[in-house]
Amino acid sequence: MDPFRTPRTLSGLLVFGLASFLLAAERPNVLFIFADDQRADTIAALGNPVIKTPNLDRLVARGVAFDRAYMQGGNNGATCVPSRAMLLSARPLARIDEKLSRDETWPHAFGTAGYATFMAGKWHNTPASVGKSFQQARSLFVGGMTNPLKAKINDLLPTGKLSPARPCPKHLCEEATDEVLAFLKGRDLTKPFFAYLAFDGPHDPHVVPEGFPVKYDPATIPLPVNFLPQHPFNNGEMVIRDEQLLPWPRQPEAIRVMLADYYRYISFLDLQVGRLLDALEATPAGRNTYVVFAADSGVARGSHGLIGKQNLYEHSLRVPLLFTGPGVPGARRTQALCYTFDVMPTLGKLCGVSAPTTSEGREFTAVLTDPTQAARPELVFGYKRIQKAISDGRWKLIRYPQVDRTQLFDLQADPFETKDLAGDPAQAARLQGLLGRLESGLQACGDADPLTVKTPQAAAWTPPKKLPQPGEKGF
Ligand SMILES: [Ca+2]
Repeated sequence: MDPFRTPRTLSGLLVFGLASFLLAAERPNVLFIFADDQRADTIAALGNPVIKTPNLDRLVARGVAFDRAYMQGGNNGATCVPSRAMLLSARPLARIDEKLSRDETWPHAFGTAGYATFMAGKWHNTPASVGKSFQQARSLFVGGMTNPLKAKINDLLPTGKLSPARPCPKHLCEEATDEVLAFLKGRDLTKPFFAYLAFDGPHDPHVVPEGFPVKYDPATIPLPVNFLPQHPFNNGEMVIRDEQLLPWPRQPEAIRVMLADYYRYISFLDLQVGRLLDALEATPAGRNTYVVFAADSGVARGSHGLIGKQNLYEHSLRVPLLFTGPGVPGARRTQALCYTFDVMPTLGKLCGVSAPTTSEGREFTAVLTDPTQAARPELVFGYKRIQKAISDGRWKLIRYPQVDRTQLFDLQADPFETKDLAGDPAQAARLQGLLGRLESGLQACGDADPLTVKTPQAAAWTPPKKLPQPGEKGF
């Protein structure tokens, strides 16, 4: 049987008892694992020479790894929120409902189609909306940011409301993994499942349980190829909270220490992924489950003089996307361009689940059959009104309207975006063409922000003597 031809046309039979059982037993399951702020270049099997990720490497070996999967951007500094809304509702940035209370979500659609739906971990789109998406949810972290060893968590009650907060008994990511394992063990075997595990890491603070044996010596960690002590101009978001994690100028030693802690956290998450893979492999369901790993964004960690993800460089927008499951070829990489909000429509297609009426993402099952296939021809991105970008996979243009700056990169020759070609007369026609496509591409996604402003600010920037504090404008 062609694994991409799902029994959707037979869904009417689901109302009949025995048929329902037999059909449900054949329908594939989904385990979706979502990391928080994990750069795409943090997986050993995809070329990182330092980090240890044996379990993500298992996923790489058995599936298709996307080298060009992207989140579309953010409308505020906490990009976790819009990123999750884009993922779960499969809508572009300018058309999401951040609270997820209006748009119908894909987990809800899976539930309606007969799936047992479950989530654990980070939920960031208002507590009231969890129950609209999932039938069951445990050990939810609904706060903004926390020490993962001191988190307060909630459970979804049958009323659809959340229980009072309780202290998380262990590291938040380990606790959420335990909950998914318990769900898999106790689940209703007559139904396929859709399980969603959202880690709160490797978001800072980079905290793992004391005694976790994997450690990295900062001296052995290479600096990012595009490391800079300071971003060369004002990108409109120079002193936001994430950028204050380290002082200016960024010191190579401090970046190495930060990366060592960040990598250690990723190795700790990798261990949790391994626990899940082991449990799945021990059951017959393991052979019929799509296991997908992705992240809500990347992060700078010293690249381009930046620390956070409030920018449109590759290190912040590009995310890991590992797609495995029945019929998906192993050990393949693809250059197909896609957004994270294309992932759920793809899973829906594979599982015979109809799209919610508000879903706009495009399914890319053809890439899973043949990883040389293209997905989207180009992608557009935005961060607030201050940064907009377009990429066709090779050429990438970033526009900063507030300071009237444009960058042009040839990602093929310069994947780390270190040589800005915007001032090169030989690229003038290309630059104009990309600007036009950027404008039309954004408008097609519902983003009508202007690409020029009447009175641009000066682009020069020096660190201010007094930085905005928590609660103040600009933090
Ligand atoms: Ca995030």
